[in-house]
Amino acid sequence: MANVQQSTTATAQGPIEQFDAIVIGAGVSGLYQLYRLRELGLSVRLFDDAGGVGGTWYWNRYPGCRFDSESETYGYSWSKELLQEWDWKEHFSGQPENERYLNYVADKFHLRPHIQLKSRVTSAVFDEKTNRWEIQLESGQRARAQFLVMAVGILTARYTPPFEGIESFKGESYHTSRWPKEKVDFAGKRVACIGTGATAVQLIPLVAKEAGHLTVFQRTANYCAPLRNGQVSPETQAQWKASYSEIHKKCRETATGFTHDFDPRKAMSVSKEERLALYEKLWVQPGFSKWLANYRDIMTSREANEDFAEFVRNKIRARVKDPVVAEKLAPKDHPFGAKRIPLETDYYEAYNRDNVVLVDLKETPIERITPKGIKTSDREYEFDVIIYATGFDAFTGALTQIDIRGEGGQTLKDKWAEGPKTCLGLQIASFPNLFLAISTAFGNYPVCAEMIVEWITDCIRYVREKEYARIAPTLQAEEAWVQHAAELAEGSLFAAGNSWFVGANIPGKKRVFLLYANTVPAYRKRCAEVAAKGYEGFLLQ
Ligand code: NA7
Repeated sequence: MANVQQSTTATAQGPIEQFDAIVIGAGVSGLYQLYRLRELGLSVRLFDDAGGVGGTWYWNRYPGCRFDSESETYGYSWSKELLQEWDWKEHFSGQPENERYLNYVADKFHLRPHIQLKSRVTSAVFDEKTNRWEIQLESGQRARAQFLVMAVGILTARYTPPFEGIESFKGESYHTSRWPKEKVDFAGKRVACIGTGATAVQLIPLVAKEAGHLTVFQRTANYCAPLRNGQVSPETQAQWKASYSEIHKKCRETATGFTHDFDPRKAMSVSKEERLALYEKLWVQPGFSKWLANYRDIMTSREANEDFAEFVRNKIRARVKDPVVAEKLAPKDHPFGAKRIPLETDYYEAYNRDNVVLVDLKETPIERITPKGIKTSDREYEFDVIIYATGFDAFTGALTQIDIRGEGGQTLKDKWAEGPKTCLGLQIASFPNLFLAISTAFGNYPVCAEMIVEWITDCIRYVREKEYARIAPTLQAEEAWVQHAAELAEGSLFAAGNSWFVGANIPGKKRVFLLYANTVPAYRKRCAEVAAKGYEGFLLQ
């Protein structure tokens, strides 16, 4: 099989650059995908809309932004050299360091010559005669490749609610996922934060300390648990470096790709005292242990879930001085974990400050944004700054905002009108040679991302070695996967909240569980089996 050396073809519409593969997105998945495809010897161009590499860690620069995965499990596991060279400064590393890390990776592995930044892809069209994808950028620039890998991230397409009058506001407005590089000065200002998801929970305590006054507009209270971050000591750093192979082995074995693993017992099989003892033990631990090292039926048994949910509510009540505010902050309308658990530092204490007020939007919904601020059903609030911490059109949003057309000119938007349809979350019937390097596994993102990038790389290698021109799942295999994923979601409490997990945060979006409600090892096994059977369920031509 011959490599298409990177070349340019002159056409009536202007020059088109030719590659073996195009990758879209320079985040955790895209950078690794670029590295692996270059290693295969392919000519590759990676395009990204941003002004720098980093994906999520480029765009999300709001105060307090950091990951909730332990740093030693978030870094790439695939380069021993990188693991030994990089020192994580905090147990849960913050955005500036994460962006520096991904830039370091881009330099170390000589990826930059293959990356074109500030390049927004607007369309991707499959040419059935040549089995090539042709992409077009906003600038009009075009490029073609046999393989197209969408590494656009699961939480990328920002969502701002279509509040009436939003353009009329005379003060400063920011969406957390498009935060300016320059420091935003809150000193002495009247600030509003709309939203209380994982992002807002990181941001609120810091803005509260700086702003003259902060008003938080909450629609749904969340079960937030302490992050318990800290600096990494030289001893711990050395210990990680000496044991990365065990850390990564553990992450490959646990249900969610973290070092935390569920307690093998069912909650109600042990006494109340014993349950409380485990809850208290987990509560003082850092990270997601409270969720992912809890009793194994926490996300399947309503009774087990409610037992822990009440424990968390009591923790909230104990931290918030005003009992009325505390009750508003204690969730009662969804199970624990049915919305992504935000991990926090001093979040609840922020509401004990004199300059912070909570507005419950269930009682007084937002009616409109005004030139001076926000009008709810009972009054108008005046602000200098409005922060929209209102989340993302998860998974499908970043894909359907590109005009992607497969066989017969079918658009992805049409195909997914009733919810996303994929096989293994990795490929789509009638969209040959298009790969989704977006992890839909429920777990530690980079661990899952590495796995799917490696699956995609092996698949592309296979197609080329066997001299096929294209690969796509059959419609039957796709339908079987969609049904299987839906059945798994049905049995789980993950799908029981109105969150981005099910698209419920976007008005009009079809309610479908967007993640794969199985363990990470089970997902890995299934993907590996398909590959081992010569890509069973996939059409190779
Ligand atoms: P989330 O978790 O989707 O949170 C968005 C927040 O914005 C949430 O509190 C929403 O309330 C609120 N929201 C959304 N639309 C509205 C309207 N129309 N009015 C009032 N409030 C609204 O996004 P994040 O950025 O915090 O986190 C996303 C993920 O990033 C997170 O899961 C981590 O994995 C990292 P709602 O709960 O829908 O009532």
